[in-house]
Amino acid sequence: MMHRREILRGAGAALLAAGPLASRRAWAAPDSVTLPFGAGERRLAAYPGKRPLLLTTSRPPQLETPFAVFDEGVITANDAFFVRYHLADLPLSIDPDTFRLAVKGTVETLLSLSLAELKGMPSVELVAVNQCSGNSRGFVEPRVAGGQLGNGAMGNARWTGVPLKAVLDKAGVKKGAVQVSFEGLDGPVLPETPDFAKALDIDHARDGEVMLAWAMNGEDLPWLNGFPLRLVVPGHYGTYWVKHLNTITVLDKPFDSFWMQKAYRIPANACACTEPGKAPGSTVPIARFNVRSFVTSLADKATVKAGETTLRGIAFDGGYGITEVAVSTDDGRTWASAALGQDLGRYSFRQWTLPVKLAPGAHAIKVKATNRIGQSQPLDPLWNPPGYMRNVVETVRVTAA
Ligand SMILES: Nc1nc2c(c(=O)[nH]1)N[C@H]1C(S)=C(S)[C@@H](COP(=O)(O)O)O[C@H]1N2
Ligand SMILES: [Mo]
Repeated sequence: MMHRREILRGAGAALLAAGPLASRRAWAAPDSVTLPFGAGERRLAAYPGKRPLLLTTSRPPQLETPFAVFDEGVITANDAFFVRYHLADLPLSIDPDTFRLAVKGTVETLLSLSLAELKGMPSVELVAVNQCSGNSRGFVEPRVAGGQLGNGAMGNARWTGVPLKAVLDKAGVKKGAVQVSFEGLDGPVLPETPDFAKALDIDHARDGEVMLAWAMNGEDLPWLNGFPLRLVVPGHYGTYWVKHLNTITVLDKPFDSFWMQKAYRIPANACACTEPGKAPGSTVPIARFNVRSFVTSLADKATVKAGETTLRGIAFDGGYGITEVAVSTDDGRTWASAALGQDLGRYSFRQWTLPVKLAPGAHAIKVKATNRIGQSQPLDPLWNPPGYMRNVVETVRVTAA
């Protein structure tokens, strides 16, 4: 354990100092990446526990996964998993032996649970995608404010933990509970900034799937992904996946927080969209992922060998499960059904493959997924002011020679 704490303290120190520079290897391949939109130049920075990732901001750390990583497999490696924080006062050392999770509010018994106590409860495992609401925001036209992300603010991991329901049952939720709020150990730098905290409706919190996770792909959570404990809200945007989670409060009225009432809200309509440039009349908190799919085996603007090749990619949705992936190699004129890979569960990335023949010349390859309840992706992008939930049918343009 001592060893562990030392490593973590080291990680903290590196975060405080020049972090990324400290572990940058001079011989490592490229130093930067240019995302395909204006002002898309991103430095590659290696933070503690992470391989070089695209640096969106350094205070707070926001790191995006280089897209090629998604072709390495349907599980995103811990050291490549994206990082998003809102507030720059990060915990720099956490002692896993003295860490406690408080459960309070409208409950019969106040709890203060150690990691050992949590790990002693019957544990569950689930493969699930975590995706930031603003993933792909950099592509939004007309452009919108916020982190200018490419497609790398998402990742798929196997999470291990306990169902939130089990912990709530242990505390005994009292009648009249309507929501549960979640807070982590990070905080704002300025007292005026609202602390990051999120809430779920009581029924959602007790659905048996929302979990408190301490492991990711069989290892302790990486520091920057919420060590030692985080909320996992399958099928729902990352904003709810509170990291360094140490306080759970059962509430008898809706949670009043900037991060629920003002931020992370979408237009209250079926498309979560407005006419470009227009503000929505009314909004609701963002919730489930819409359907997305990507080509991972070919990069946009790549030159490929003409002839037979197998296209490969990933698809996912908010938890109904992907049932079909259609691929076009002629800019959407004709479509073919791709084969779906191993099913790791309805919250996971699903791999797809399709053998195709690319004649010499230019090809616009499009991919479009459909889920079990018939939801799919629009051919033209939808727009909303915060640039959330982008899920347009993606196009990869390649030249076969
Ligand atoms: N404590 C804490 N948890 C947080 C956040 C945060 O700023 N602080 N950001 C949320 C948002 S918006 C996202 S997208 C996910 C990102 O998870 P990751 O950094 O593990 O990829 O964390 C969520 N949990
Ligand atoms: Mo996010």
